[in-house]
Amino acid sequence: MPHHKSSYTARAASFKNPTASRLLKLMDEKQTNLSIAADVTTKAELLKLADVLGPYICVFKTHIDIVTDFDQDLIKQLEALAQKHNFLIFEDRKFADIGNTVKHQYSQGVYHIASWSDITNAHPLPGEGIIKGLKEVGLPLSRGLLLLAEMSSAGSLAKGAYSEEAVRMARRNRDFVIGFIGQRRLSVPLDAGQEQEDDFLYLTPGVSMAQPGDSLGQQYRSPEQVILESECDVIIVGRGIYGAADPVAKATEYREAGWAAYQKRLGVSQ
Ligand code: 5BU
Repeated sequence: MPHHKSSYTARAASFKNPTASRLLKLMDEKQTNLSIAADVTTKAELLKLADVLGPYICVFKTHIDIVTDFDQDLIKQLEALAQKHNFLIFEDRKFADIGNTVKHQYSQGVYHIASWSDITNAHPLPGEGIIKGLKEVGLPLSRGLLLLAEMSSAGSLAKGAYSEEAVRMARRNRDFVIGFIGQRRLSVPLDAGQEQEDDFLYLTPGVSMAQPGDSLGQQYRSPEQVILESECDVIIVGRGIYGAADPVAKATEYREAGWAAYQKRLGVSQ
């Protein structure tokens, strides 16, 4: 059976990375494949979103470097909310340098990302050294990495052979690379000696039920297109939820739409 036709829980066992299995299981437990992109710029707003939306999401996605009043207490409180509501934290850092540099960026500096973020991501652009560098820090902490195989923005250069190479890099680093940021489940010819495709998670930004895009190149698709047609696993929604008058009501709508698409994909009748 193709991986995307199995339940999240059934797929958990085939990942040896503990963060990947934890995520897959908690999605079925909480009945949600929704991730919020919490792109707000104050500590108070970020923590409020984590607390009110926590029950409806599987992953809380941050851009920690846009928070003006960042401090260590923010991390402490965010971790407590992740425990309270059982969600994973994903710092959307998009590392893009050589292995030796990203290692420091991941573990040190102001943010110490590796110490609190269950998942982070990296561009495959520099080559496999970027994974090796991040892995030295992240693997001992049981963290998971997503490779940016594709982007949602217009004119993205991450396509074709580039995206395929991201999959091959991931296959070679399956202990740490748990999946991709991408717009669709990728189909790449198997490597020599490989009998079947490894399972990977696909987390997909660029999701809105209201807008076709923004004025800066963002392109949106619906939860159904992402989960059912493109066979991805998690919808990432930002302004469609936190920008609404009632973010909880919107999160409920996106959660339901994402979950219905998943049920349909599994062939479960409603
Ligand atoms: P939006 O408000 O739903 O458009 O926010 C989308 C979020 O996903 C935002 O945090 C982006 O940085 C992030 N993103 C994206 O939009 N497209 C991509 O290809 C990648 C990340 Br990778």
